[in-house]
Amino acid sequence: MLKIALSKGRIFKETLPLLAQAGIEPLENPETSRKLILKTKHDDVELVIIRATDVPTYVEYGAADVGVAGKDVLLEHGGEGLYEPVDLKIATCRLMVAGPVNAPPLHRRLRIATKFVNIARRYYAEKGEQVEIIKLYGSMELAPLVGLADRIVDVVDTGKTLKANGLEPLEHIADISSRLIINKAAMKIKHAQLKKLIQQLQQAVN
Ligand code: PRT
Ligand code: MG
Repeated sequence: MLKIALSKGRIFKETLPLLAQAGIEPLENPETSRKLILKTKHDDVELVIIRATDVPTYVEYGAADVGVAGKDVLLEHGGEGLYEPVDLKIATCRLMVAGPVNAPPLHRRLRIATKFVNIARRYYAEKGEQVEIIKLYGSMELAPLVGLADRIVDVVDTGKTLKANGLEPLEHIADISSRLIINKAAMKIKHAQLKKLIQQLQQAVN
């Protein structure tokens, strides 16, 4: 049995057509089904539906053989025990530092609110800038509005959410897309099956 870990929402929606080209079609829709394990038309392939940030953990521990995760999530997780053989070029966005529009430069240690604490710590360390990092689990855009933080580190697509909250992108950290990830042990044990899947998905991307 091959288990593929996916999150609901944009990653599921955008991965579905790629999986279909590899002959993998779920028998149920995770947006309407409450099931967390979905059978597919392929007898020996199942989809496991989990939170986007949990996908690397499931694959690292081999609870899923394969997964699809945003590069933001992978950079934050660290990616140990994982291969990352295919850039699926879906769910694209940018990791940015953002802050209030026309904010004057601050001559003190900045407070950065983010769910990407490892990425933020690395980014500011490389710049040689001392900052205080505040871990949040969502709605980072709120933090500067209520004085919790001076800046946020978040992913930005259209930028509409920033704009609607009086924020603007300030610094570009990385371009992001979703990647196919594979458990290293599974890659050895299920080599033929996974090699075929990698080839089919790479072809679907091209
Ligand atoms: O929702 P949950 O807390 O479970 O997890 P998640 O938010 O990480 O999952 P999900 O499904 O929202 O995102 C999965 C992946 O999609 C992320 O890890 C990114 O790699 C990628 N992605 C692409 C995005 C966006 N585009 C994006 N726009 N993830 C989040 N957003 C957010 C953005 O931060 C903003 O709050 O969507 C909002 C709208 O963005 P704008 O710029 O278009 O207004
Ligand atoms: Mg979300």
